[in-house]
Amino acid sequence: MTKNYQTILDAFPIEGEVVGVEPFGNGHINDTLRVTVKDLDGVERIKYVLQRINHHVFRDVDTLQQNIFTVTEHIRKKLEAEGDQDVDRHVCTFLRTKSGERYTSYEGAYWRVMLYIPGSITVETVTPESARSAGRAFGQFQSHLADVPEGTLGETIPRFHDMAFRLKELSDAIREDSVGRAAEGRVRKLVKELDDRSDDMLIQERLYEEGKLPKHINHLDTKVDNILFDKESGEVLTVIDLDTVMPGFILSDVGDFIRTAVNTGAEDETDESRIDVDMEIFKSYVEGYMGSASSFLTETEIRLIPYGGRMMTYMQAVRFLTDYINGDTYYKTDYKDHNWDRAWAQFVYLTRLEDKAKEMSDFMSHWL
Ligand code: GN1
Ligand code: MG
Repeated sequence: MTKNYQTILDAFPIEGEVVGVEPFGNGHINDTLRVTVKDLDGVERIKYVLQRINHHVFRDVDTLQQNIFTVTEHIRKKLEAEGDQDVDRHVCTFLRTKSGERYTSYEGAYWRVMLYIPGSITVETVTPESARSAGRAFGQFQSHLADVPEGTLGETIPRFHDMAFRLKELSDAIREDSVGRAAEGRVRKLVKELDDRSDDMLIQERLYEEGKLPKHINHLDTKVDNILFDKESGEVLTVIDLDTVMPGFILSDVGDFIRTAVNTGAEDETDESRIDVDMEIFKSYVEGYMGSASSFLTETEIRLIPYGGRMMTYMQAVRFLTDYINGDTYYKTDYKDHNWDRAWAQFVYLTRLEDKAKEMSDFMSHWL
């Protein structure tokens, strides 16, 4: 453990002696570390999660942390009112610093600490049972936050899931072509495929303007590795990574699970034959979700659920491609073509979802 981590952790009321700080998880934006302490009873255990906030992405750290505390405290109260017996494992707990702040700064970077939830894991692949549990959890998450008064949460990333904005970012990147990647044949081919679909991908914004699609408070990053499962039972404990909780369309949250967990391939899959739609996972997830969300969904939203999967996959292809063309300035990458591989894998998955569109829509008729 470096001395720096100790200095950062010293700002927080850490119990026990810190004996290890190691990289944790595989987020693309923040740096996440797990903290092992020799506890008061002399036993070593992982007890905290330390995160360096990427303030190039989250420019207003005050608002970010304020939102996260508001959201977790709101959910905590709801769970307590429902008589939940295991609240500490069903919502994240963030620590204030010893001086009462929601984060600390150290040498120009911003750090926060939350409690590690014992017995929790993240997974890459789900079973029909865990997909059902995830669906239920997202429905509950949205309904728990439905009564947060308007204007309470700030926008941590302006226009985060605004498709028109994401498409503009892509066309700006192509025009600037700052690292000479826009002219690659494969890039041009993908840009054409994305262009051909852009009208269809702006449906939500149009419906919203016509007053036909509401906004709700959403998580806006519900990919499968942002869900904590119980190691033993496989049940969902809670959704993590609350940086982007803000008003948006329900299809963002529903769609991101379809984009990730329903995909039989990885987000950055290079073997196209592994990319497919797992209909059993899709169906279980939707059944779980509809069980806890059908009371607040409109018919339009229910109909659009399969579209939400395509829309989120498309948006992610646009975002990865934009970052590839910009020279990999936003997402963390492991190798030179990583963003390209991600963008292409998302596009391939989009075509698989298109092939299954009718089957997926037919399934929704159970609730219409
Ligand atoms: C980022 O931080 P992480 O890895 O959970 C991104 C999401 C993308 C996702 C793609 C703030 O999420 O929007 O969908 O990568 N978060 C931000 O895997 O841009
Ligand atoms: Mg994450």
